Amino acid sequence: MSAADVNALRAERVAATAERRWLFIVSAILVLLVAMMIVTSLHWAAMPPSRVETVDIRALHVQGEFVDSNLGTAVEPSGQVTVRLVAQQYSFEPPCIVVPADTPVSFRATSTDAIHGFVIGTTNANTMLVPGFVTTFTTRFHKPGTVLMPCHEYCGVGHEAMWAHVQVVPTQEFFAKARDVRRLTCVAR
Ligand SMILES: [Cu+2]
Repeated sequence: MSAADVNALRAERVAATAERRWLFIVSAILVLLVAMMIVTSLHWAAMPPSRVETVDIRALHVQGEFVDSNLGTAVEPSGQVTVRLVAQQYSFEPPCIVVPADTPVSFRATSTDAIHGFVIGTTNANTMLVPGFVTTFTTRFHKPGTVLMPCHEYCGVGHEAMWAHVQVVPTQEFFAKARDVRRLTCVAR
């Protein structure tokens, strides 16, 4: 065997070793990723949903909590401020929501047709609205003023025109207004 042959043989062996090492690394990455998928799937499947409240969307406008006359902002007998709203293609009802500043405000909302959602300005209010389910969350608004509340789940051709306004009013002004009416909105009538 010539020296050149020996070199070629050695190079081949080095290449084969490197390739085998690479094969091992790639296999390890694949095994790790599949294991992560299995573990997270089993973990999530084993977790109970945090809270599920359903509502019959066929009767939404006729009876129950989400009839038109019950939508808007309410001061409950306990003093808790609750906003009830419904999303539909392509609007929110009510389209103008009044909330007090610096007060915990609970939202109860649902959708009548497709999956919708909303964010309120730059606050942490950000949720999905799924037909048949009641979405609830509680938040606080610090700065008085009017903020936009766009739908942020693509819900059809009119999606980009789907938004409401949220009017954050000073606490005392809000409770003075709420004294006279059962449900408060800032929709011009
Ligand atoms: Cu929408």
